Amino acid sequence: MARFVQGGQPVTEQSNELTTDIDTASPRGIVKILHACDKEIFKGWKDSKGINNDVILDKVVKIALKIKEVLKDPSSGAVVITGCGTSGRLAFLTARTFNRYLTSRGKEPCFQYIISGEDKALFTSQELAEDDPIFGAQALEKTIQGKSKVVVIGVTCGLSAPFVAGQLDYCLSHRDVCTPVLLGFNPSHMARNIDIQNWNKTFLDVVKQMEKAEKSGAGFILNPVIGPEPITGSSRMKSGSTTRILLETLSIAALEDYSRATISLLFKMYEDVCTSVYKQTESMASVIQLAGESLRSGGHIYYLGCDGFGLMGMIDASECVPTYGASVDDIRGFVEGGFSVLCNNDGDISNEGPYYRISLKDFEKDILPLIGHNDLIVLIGKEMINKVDLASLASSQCKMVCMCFQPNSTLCVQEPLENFAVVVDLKHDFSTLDTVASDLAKVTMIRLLQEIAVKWVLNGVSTGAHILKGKVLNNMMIDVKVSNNKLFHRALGIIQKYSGASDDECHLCLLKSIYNSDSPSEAQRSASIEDHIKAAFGVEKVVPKAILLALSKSTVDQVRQMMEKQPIVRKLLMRQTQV
Ligand code: S6P
Repeated sequence: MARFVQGGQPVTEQSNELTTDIDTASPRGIVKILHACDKEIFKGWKDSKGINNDVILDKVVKIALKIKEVLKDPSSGAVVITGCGTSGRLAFLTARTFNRYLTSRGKEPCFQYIISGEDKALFTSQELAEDDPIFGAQALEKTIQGKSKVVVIGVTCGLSAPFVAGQLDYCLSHRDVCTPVLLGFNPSHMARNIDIQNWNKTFLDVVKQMEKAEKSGAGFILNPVIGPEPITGSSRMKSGSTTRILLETLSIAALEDYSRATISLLFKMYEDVCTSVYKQTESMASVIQLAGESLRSGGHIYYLGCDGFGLMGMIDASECVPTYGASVDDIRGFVEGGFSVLCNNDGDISNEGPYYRISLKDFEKDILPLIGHNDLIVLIGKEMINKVDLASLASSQCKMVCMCFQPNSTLCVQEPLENFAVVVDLKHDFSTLDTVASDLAKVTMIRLLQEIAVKWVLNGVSTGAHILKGKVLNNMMIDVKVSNNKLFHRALGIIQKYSGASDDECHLCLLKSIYNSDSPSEAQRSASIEDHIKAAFGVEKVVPKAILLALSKSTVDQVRQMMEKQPIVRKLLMRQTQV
């Protein structure tokens, strides 16, 4: 099998050496590998030092000061956090948390979020929207209308999203009002240097402007290098966790006027929580096993939780669609109170369709009557035991798992927990916070640390389940959807990695697969990437099909037949390559 040359590939798109064999690991092994990979957030990767280092601390202090200036006069200012996909969802969560924080102190909320694809993208994947820089700039302009001092944090893990490029560019030409912050996880020179449709700059061009702005304190690039993702390119995982840590730390540091030493201590607390989570190796592995069994047998996984815990579940579930080509029904999340607790820009959008029905009541009405023995229910937080109809769930013979937070204790299993196949007891001692935080900050930080613990567990569960379902080859999800520009180029990289064919050959095989034709027409060959993406919509297994086309020289029809007989692509590839 061909080896992929990693030369100039951005770190966030590289394959992580620690996870090369994650596809053949046991559930326990998967948890261990994920922990090793997450440790790189704090300990560093290769020559980079992780997040708790002098350069990052200096920048966090400076950016927090800028945010603090905005917070002095919230009526004329705003802190805007913006991004696409997971990055936009984390922008939403952060804005929600810290607006509540301000409100509970009697202050005016001034955090805003923007997500490409608007609020529908909070829980369903709308990847195409991230390719539009002009729309990004327009959305920002609308959000900050009438404001005179704005910090704009544009999150793009890969330093790649055109939507965010447009917004940073807007900020750079409105410096009297805006201070732009670029948050991502590649070194600046690895920012995307590919033409953006209907625009005259690449992401790298914008980064170069940002570098100049940074020299005069008019902008910041916060880009710790934390190593490649455990599943190649899946920035919802390590990059998503680090985005959370940095956005939350920046916000609380600004609100509470934290010193550099306290900020460093906060980073250490996140690291300690990460260690506590992965100490639950056995229970996490058992949940992965159950989740894998559910997906393999055509069952579903449902996450149920209150407040931020429920939202973590919904976000984890929604990401499985673009990451693993999963169906929207495979994994779903529900939150107590639904839209009434969300504080989202567009309010209740449940009338947009069944996948926007997100409350526990909706779960009980739409899903509970259909639950069967292949399904897995994950209650996030012990309080959920009293909020769901346990008796009906138990009688449906589905499997049930509960995640609990028992401070400083060994869990005492009480009556209702006996219904559960596994209890993940996320024990953690938060007493370090006593020394640094006010009461309100302490309550908020504990909740945020628990939410990231939930993120780590759920990311592990959904990743592990899809690995057990056979969706991952080595550490790569090869059945990636070709639904935006980034994913089109990732698809080409995957085809090249597994076929060893030339760039031109890979491109042709991708087009053959998308257009279901052995000889795509001249019009198809010369169409834009945007047109290819539109044509790929709804086409099954585009990338695996293209790899087999490149490897076997078979016709599209022959490849389709091969795949009908043997759906596990790894087995087909092994047949072609003898690996
Ligand atoms: C990644 C996730 C995607 C990304 C989105 C934005 O696991 O499925 O939705 O979050 O493509 O990426 P970035 O690099 O701009 O943050």
